[in-house]
Amino acid sequence: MTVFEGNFSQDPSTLRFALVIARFNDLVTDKLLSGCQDCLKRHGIDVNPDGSQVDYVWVPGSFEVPLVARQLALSGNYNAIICLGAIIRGHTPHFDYVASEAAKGIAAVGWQTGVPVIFGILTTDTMQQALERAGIKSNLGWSYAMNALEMANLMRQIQPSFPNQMNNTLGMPPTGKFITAESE
Ligand code: INI
Repeated sequence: MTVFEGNFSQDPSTLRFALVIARFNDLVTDKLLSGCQDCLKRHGIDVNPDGSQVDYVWVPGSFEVPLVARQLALSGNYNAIICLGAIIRGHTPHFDYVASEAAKGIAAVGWQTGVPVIFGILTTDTMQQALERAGIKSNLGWSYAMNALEMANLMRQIQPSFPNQMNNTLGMPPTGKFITAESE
């Protein structure tokens, strides 16, 4: 049997990432973004938006993140997609609805498309807790970028050994594009 584990030794120039960032609570998400860019840059990725390795898409809030992540994943242009957001509990049930849909949606994009999608959405009770995780104590944006680098490498390792043999179960050919009525 074989042990697979993602590593960080790939040629960084071969990698492409997309970042989907929620503007809601941008005091926090801006800091997550900086941490994420710092990590990617220090692993040899050109994070310049005018370059060819990282694309950035801003959305109004975390609820909108999965829709955009799905569209980007289906393009087949990216090794991984990093989703950044900050959902902070208020005094209404809104938090639970937004957090639940963001988490479910982001997970679904990954397994529906085969592209690693990193769940970089903070869910905290207070702004203070969110800021602590976005730079005051540590910056989880940095870890989310590490997760993306690791998953990009892992998928490259396992795909040749485990080609998709069950395309029709998920309704997807190996290209990652959905089968439509017209294409069948
Ligand atoms: N979006 C967030 O990203 N974080 C939050 O804390 C939040 N709260 O608490 O309301 C939030 N709401 C907006 C939501 O994501 C959508 O943008 C909005 O409902 C429009 O669809």
